[in-house]
Amino acid sequence: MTIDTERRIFVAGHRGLVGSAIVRELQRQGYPTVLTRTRAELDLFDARAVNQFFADQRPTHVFVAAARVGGILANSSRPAEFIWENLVIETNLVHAGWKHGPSKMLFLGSSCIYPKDAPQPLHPHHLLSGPLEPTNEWYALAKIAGIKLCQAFRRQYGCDFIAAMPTNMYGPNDNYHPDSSHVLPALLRKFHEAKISGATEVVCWGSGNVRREFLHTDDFARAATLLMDRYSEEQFVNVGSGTDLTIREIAELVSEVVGFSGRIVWDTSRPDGTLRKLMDSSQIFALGWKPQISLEEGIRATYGSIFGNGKNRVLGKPLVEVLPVDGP
Ligand code: GFB
Repeated sequence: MTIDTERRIFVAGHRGLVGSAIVRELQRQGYPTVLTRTRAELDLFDARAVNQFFADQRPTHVFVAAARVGGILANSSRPAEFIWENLVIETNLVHAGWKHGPSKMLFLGSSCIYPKDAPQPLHPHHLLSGPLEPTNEWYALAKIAGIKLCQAFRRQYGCDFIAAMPTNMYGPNDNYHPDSSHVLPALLRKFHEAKISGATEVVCWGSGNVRREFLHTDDFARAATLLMDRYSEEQFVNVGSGTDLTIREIAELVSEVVGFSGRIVWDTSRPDGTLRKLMDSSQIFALGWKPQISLEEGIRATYGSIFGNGKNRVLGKPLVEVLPVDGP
């Protein structure tokens, strides 16, 4: 496919798990102008600075991948950060995108926007049909507001703002901090450290019986760029792999990939979170996208790139120095 080389594409949150994958994909496709800004260069909490950036740079396409994110513990223990930071970032970007448009914008949400007891697989029409999962309601509410912001600006001002809801993702540039990471990086680190130290058991959180769907960020990035090119509707689009598995099965898979031979113990004093959140991704499948990286292959690649060959490091730093992802 020929690409539009005139595009000025801004990826907000380019250092994060998802934003970095989108940048890699845009570069792979050959886009010459991919704009990125570190937090020191552009503070997304500062509406004036965001407006100035849009006025100066005139991005034609914007991926909103900047967000305060984290796993079940961070989500439930830092509610103010998760609701406020996400609301401010998305408000500033959507407003600047409208004011200095026309630019097409893709807002990224999360499968946790759905009610905790919604029927499976989760379909966009289940949004706001029941109470949210308490462990992540603050984050979910901010993401629902982001969807509604895009829809409102589309309805009132005709902005070409769309939204995608990815399932649980993993890949390069993830956060490995024990308190704020998601389950996959947390387990990779726990099993790796247990193997290195010769520990006989690894303690995982919850019952292990709840189910999650996973997607490698390289697969998601292909979906995000496809939506940017070919989708322009008010309804958001689910992006998942189409299959889920229990946390117990995930732990067993990670244990095998890492080569840990001890026991897995379940700490049921820790929360399970949502019972299940398998998404109905038929719409993105119908657009011709499907995941290419199997879960086992993706976990092996991630483990190899971070901890393989005796590296024992995250992003070039020793594990002990790795801190939680600190905002966009
Ligand atoms: O990935 P995770 O933190 O978040 O946890 P959610 C998924 C499941 O793995 C939960 C279990 O049942 C955890 O109890 N688990 C087992 C662990 N061991 C561990 C561990 O060592 N660390 C972690 N983190 N989990 C988040 C939401 O939900 O996922 C967000 O809070 C967002 O809003 C995100 O949607 C994608 O899948 O439960």
